[in-house]
Amino acid sequence: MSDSLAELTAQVSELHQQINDYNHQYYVLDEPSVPDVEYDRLMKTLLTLEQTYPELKTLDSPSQKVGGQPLKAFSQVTHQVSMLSLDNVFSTDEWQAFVKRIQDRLASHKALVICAEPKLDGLAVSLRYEQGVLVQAATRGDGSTGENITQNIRTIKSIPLKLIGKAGIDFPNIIEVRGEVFMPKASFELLNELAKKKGEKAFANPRNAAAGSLRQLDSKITAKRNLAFYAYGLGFVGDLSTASAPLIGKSYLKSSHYQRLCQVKALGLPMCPEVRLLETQQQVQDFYQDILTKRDSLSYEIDGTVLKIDDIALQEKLGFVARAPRWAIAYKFPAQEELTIVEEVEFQVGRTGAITPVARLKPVFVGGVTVSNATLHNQDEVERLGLKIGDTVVIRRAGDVIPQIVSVVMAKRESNAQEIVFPATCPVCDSKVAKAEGEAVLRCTAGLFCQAQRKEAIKHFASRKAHDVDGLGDKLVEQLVDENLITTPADLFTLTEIQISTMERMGQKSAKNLIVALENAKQTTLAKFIYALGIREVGEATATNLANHYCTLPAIKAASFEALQAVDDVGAIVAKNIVNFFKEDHNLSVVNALAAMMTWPDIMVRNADELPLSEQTFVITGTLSQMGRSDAKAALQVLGAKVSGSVSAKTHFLVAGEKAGSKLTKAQDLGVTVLTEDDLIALLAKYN
Ligand code: 9MJ
Repeated sequence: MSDSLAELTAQVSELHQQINDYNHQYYVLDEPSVPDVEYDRLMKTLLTLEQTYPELKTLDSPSQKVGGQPLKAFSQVTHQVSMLSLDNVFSTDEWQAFVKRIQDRLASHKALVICAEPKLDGLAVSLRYEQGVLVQAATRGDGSTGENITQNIRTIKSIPLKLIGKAGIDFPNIIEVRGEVFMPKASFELLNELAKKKGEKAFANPRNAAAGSLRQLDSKITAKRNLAFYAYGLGFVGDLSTASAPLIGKSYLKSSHYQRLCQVKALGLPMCPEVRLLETQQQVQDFYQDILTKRDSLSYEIDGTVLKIDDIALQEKLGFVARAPRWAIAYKFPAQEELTIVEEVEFQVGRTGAITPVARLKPVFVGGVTVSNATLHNQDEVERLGLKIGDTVVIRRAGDVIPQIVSVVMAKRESNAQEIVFPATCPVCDSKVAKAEGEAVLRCTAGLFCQAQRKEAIKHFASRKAHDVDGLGDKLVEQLVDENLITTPADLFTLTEIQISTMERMGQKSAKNLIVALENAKQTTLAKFIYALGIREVGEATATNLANHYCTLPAIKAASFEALQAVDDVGAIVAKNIVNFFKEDHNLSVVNALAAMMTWPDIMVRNADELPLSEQTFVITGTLSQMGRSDAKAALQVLGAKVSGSVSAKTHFLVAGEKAGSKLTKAQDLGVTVLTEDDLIALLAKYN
C-alpha cells in the first residue's frame, strides 16, 4: 500500500460520515436513501481498513456499534446480554470458508449440525419475561443499549403477555426471548393503500413500515398496525437478575439451538415454520435454494437465510467478535436493490404507438442478473422521480419482475445532469404525437404507417400466444421490415424461401423451416386470430370472449359499440377500440387478406349458459408442463368456464401445476377442489 496515513485517515473519516448519515436516515428517520448493499459495501471497506491499519480504529467508529442512535423520546434499556447482529456471506464459497474457519477454530473437522432459519427483514427485539410475565421489550439499538418499546410490543397480537407454564418449574424466572418484529406483506399493502387514500406518505417497504409502527409514541397507533413476531434466540436467562444467575437458568434449557426454539414455542411464542435442522452441506444448499424459490409466496419479506451452529456448547466455545457471533452467519440472497447511473434516456415506440422513455443504465448486477435498461413508463413517472440524465439511481429487481428505478439519490447529482426532454414528434417516423385526455402516455398518431408500430404488430402476430410462428424472431422481423419486404402481418405469407435466406443469420434450412411454420400458422382458432390482430386492450381473454360471443369474424367486424358491451369483459373503452380498429381501411385490408388465407374451425352457435363449464370458476397456478397455462386457460374458456387470477370462496376448481405456492395453500384452506394437470387434460378430453 502506497497510500499515506493522512490520505487513509481522510478516507476513514469520510466513511464514518457517510455511514453515520445512512444510519441516521435508516434507523432514526426510517427513510433509507441508498440500498442496503451500498451500506454493507461502505461498512466492509471500513472494516477492512481498520483490520489492515488498527491505528485507524477509533472508539466512535460506526464499526463499533450495530445500529443507530436510539430515539430520545423512549427511555433506554441496557441489555444484560448484548444483542448481536450477523455477518453476511453471498456465495457457496463464502459459506464453505465460514464452515472451515469454524472447524479450524474448534480444531475438529467433524460435520456440523446447522439450524437453518429464513432471514426475516424486520426489527430485532428482546422480550423480557419475569415470573412468566412480559415486563420489558427493547429494540437492539446499538447492541448494548436499546429503546424501551414495551407498550408497543404489548399490542402485537402474537406476542404473549404471559408464558405458558410455571416460572421456576417449567422455565426460568427470568428469560429474554429474542426475535424479529415484522409486517406481513399483505398488511403492508393495505397500510400503504390506506395512506395513499388519505394523501399520506407511503412506506418504502415492510421493514420501514414495521420500524415506523414500533417507533410510535402512541401505542394505540401501533395496535392498529398488523405486526408479527418470530423468535430466533435467547438473551439473558436466569433465576435472579444477577450476573451469576444465568448458570441456574440454563439448566431448564436443552443443549441444541433448534430444540431451544421449540421450547420457546412451547412457552407460547411464535417460531418461523420454515426453521430446519440440517446435517449435511448439501442440505444447507438445498435449504437456501428452497427458501429462495418460496420467497415470493411467503407472507413476509426475507432477504436470505440464517445458518447457526446448533450445538450450544460449540456456540459458547466459539463466542463472538465485535458485533456478531462466530457461530452464525446470514447467507443472503442476491441484492434486490443496487445503485447505478442513468447514462441516457431513449424513447421506444410500442405496438400501440405508446412512446416509452427507457433509461440506459451503467450495467449493474442486481437480483441475480445484469441490468442495463429500465423502463420509465411515461412522463408522469419521470416527473415523480425527478430524474435527470447522469443521475445516480436506486434500481430494484425483485423476483421475475422487470427492473424498476425506485428513486434518485439527489445527494449524488452532478451539476451537469441533463433534463429529460420528451420528443415533439415520433422518434421513428416523425409523425405527430398526442396524449389522450386523462392518459399519461404519449403516442405516435401514425398507426401502421409508423415503421416501429409495424414491426411490433408483426412481432405480436407471430408471438407464442398468437400464431406462434416458430423461427420468426424479433431481429428477423426488424430486418424484413427494414428491407421493405413486409409491411403487414399478411405480407409474411408472401415471403419466399430465397428472400428469407438472404437475411442475416438465416440459412437455407432455417428459411425452409420458417416457410413450413408460416404454413402451419394458417390453421388457427378465431380467438387467436382476433388476439393476434393486436387491437388495443384486447388480450387473450377478451379475444376468446369475442369469438365465443359472435362465433364468426364478419359478426365481430360488424358489431356496434353498444352491442360489443354485452360481451364479457368488454367495457366502453375496449368497445371503442374494437370499433375504431375495424373502421380503418388499412386495418380492414390486412384483416381481409389474412382471413382469405387462414382457416379456423367454426364455433357452434350455442348460448353461453349451455356451454358445459359455464358458471364454473377456475384458477390455474404453478407450471403446467404438458399444455402451458395460457393454452389451459383458453381451452377452459372455450367451454364456458371463467378463469380467474385469484382464489376466493367463489372458486370451484384450482388447477395446480408443479411448484404451486400460496394459491394452492389458500385453495386447500377454503376446501376448493384441486385438479392436477392430468385431471385437467382428462376433463377437457371429456368435452372435445
Ligand atoms: C433474522 N433476522 O431472521 C438472527 N435472524 O441470530 C435470525 N436474525 C440472529 N436469527 C443472532 N433468524 C443474531 C441475529
